[in-house]
Amino acid sequence: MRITRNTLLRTAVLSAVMGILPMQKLSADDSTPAPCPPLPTPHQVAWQQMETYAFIHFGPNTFTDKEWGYGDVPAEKFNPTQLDCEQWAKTLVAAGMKGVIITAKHHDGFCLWPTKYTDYSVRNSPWMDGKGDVVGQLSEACKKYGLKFGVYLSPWDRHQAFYGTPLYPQYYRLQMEELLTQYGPFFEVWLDGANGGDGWYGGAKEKRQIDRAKYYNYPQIFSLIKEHQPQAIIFSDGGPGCRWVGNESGEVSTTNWSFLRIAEVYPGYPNGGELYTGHADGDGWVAAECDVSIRPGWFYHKSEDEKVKTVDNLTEIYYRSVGRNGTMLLNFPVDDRGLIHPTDSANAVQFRQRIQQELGNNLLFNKKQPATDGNFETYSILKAGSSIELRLPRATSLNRILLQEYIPLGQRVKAFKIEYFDGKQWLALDPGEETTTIGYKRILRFPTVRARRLRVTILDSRAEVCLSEAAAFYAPTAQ
Ligand code: FUL
Repeated sequence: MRITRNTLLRTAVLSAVMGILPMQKLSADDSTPAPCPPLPTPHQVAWQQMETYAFIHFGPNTFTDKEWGYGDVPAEKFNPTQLDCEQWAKTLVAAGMKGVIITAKHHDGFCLWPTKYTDYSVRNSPWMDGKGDVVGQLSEACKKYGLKFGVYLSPWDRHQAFYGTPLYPQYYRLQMEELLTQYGPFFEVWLDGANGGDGWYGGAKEKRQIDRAKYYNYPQIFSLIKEHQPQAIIFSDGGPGCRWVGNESGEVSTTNWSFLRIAEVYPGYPNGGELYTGHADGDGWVAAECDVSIRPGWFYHKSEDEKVKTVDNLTEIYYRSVGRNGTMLLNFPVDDRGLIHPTDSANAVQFRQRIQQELGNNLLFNKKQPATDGNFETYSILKAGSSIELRLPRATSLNRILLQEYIPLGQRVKAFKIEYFDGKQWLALDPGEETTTIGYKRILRFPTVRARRLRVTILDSRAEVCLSEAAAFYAPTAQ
């Protein structure tokens, strides 16, 4: 069964003009299936449509060759000689990134903006004689080059003497408010869940344990973010805006529900396995974000100059994140000059070209069918057990299929299969991985076949399925 809201609307308008239908038929809603909760907010849909965006890890660790600074390094250590946020922005745009999130403060507590709440910041560094503001400069560069902007503000702070006391959560909230009101707009706010316990803590040099679920008073932080930046997606292990996937290798499970049982999860939530798949019976929409660094470390280390992920590595990550209903958050460790290293930049830009080569030419594109018209807003409706046939203009080689559900009405598909007609019979396409969930986007790779007809069958679903897009591609570089 194929219905497009646009076609119905057009028909209704035409018929109404011709006096055939009563005016109330003008509403396109007659054909809209009932929503199947949980549902994403429009901001969550817009965020998922970004698909790939970048992380920048930069700070004292960049100058001390560390991953987790202890919080004891003097501010004077922070001294990039050629820092250029426009170079970052231009590189990221060329790599197809739609936004960038910066570590405004990492676990070492050093602030990349001149905060008024601590002297442990760029204000007391030799960089630009203490007059610089990395967060501000990047925010400006994002506006200039059309990138969205986000911040990482580490809840754990190994520098402050009062970390672990009731004062610290107030300090954290004030810093968050400073960022939310001085910079932006933000598309995402990143709340890291890490806490190793030990730190410098104003010279105390000890281990401090806090209750991860309660100490920071997250509900208050969330409302602060909502108040000042309502469009910002809040990342943490358990959302509420989007979730961690339980690993830092940039991949989510093939079965990936964009739901979590919201009352159970919180930043620092320890069950990574559940975050990898989502909760099939969850009551909150918390889609998966797959974070990964282009190098082994999050921060720059000269010793990793030869260990930058290759175009093949990055392409694989793309298929395992964006291709499995997740987003891809790719980290660039800015170097000690304050620039994205040329190898990282070259590999990232070539990665984008590879994706374009593999998925740039939709062989199924056809305006006559809502599922192939390239318009996310129109969809074909399929009941469980039913199929949709997709025809190519001529027999063509193909090895990639992309499917999308119209997620504003919910994520519904539980199992599906794809077949192709070889001229005599329908044969199964084997992508070598389970074909369970689809969600916002699922991309399947399989050995090249030649076909003129394809068939997608919904084997099981939570409700009738709104198939927004079905596309097929031939990736020339694949076997
Ligand atoms: C982790 C942190 O501990 C790492 O240093 C890094 O920032 C990564 C993105 O998140 O939890």
